[in-house]
Amino acid sequence: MAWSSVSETLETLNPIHGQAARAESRREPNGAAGARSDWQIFEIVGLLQAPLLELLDEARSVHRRYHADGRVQLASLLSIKTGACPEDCKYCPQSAHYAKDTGLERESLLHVDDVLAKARLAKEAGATRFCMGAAWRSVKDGPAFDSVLAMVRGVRALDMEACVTLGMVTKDQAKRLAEAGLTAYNHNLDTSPEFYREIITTRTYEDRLETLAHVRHAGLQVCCGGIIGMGETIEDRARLLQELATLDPHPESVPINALVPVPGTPLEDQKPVEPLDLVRMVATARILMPTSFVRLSAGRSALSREAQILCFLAGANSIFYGDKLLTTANNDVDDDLALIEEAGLRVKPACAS
Ligand code: SAM
Ligand code: DTB
Ligand code: SF4
Repeated sequence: MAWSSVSETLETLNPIHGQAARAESRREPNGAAGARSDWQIFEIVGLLQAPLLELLDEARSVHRRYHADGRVQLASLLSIKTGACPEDCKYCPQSAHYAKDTGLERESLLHVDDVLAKARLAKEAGATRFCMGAAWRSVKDGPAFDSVLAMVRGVRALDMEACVTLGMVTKDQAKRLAEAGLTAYNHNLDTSPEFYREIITTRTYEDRLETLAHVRHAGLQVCCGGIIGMGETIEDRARLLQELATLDPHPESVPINALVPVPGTPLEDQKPVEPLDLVRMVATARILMPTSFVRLSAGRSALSREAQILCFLAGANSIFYGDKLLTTANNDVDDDLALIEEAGLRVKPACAS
């Protein structure tokens, strides 16, 4: 059989082969060959539900083409202001709405020097990106924001990438963050527009898209992803990925979180995410957004080593690295380094940008 007919046969037998191949042969407005911004929902559902090994084959081939160096980015995370958030995100232990049930102690904004000391430790441990999270609904101009700008400048002076997640930002605030040298702003869409209102009522999907537009307008990289395991359907997962993959350009980084069902939050009784569902989500994100970093995020500590390896195989090329996420536990750093080495992956060095 000639090679072209093998390909045709695969396309007939396996629609995902055709989708990924078509994606690769196009050049879309964001300039990255293969990065389509017109994904249709039936295509994405088709990928999420494809036979697992075929999905993995496609994701792996896209990943090898766009990330041939096999590097994994280690990003460390620090909660710089914890708890007492006025939003009602049902998954979040930091919402003031659930504080009496979660028992989470609120903490005011950390001092710049303390944050930079943590960043230095993260760098010594091998992280090249330092992400700072504040449990705010939105940024307020004033001393607290000025401190965050100083944190950003300090992290950049350590030659690390700096990312912050502070809730909603205005155009001007995004510009000031960019001037301070910020690399990326994290603001997740979390789920589909349709399921969103089951999870958050205090701000809208449109609010989130507006913040993402402000971030992009300021010339910052966009870090945007979501969570699975909150009771959503496959179609919701596909709609989330469609929203992400139709941003033009695509987010430079896409965190894929599995719900950490924190006691005291309304989602505490959700059943654990099936690890292979996470693998499917990662693989589909990789095919849809070939040039992005796909970050295996919250929920990783519930995965076996084998499941994590499958996520790397599916195209994950970044992890949160450090014993803690924001308020919940993360994997042990020595275990992570050992896993990366055993898998034959390498750690991404700091980026000069
Ligand atoms: N307040 C800011 C905001 O919402 O944009 C930044 C911090 S917020 C904690 C960052 C992200 O963490 C959320 O958008 C959500 O995707 C993720 N997250 C929070 N709690 C989680 C949980 N229990 N399980 C999984 N992901 C979670
Ligand atoms: C993201 O998507 N996940 C990270 C980061 N961006 C800020 C946060 C995960 C938080 C998990 C729950 C906690 O530790 O509080
Ligand atoms: Fe948690 Fe952020 Fe929602 Fe606040 S806005 S409750 S910190 S996810």
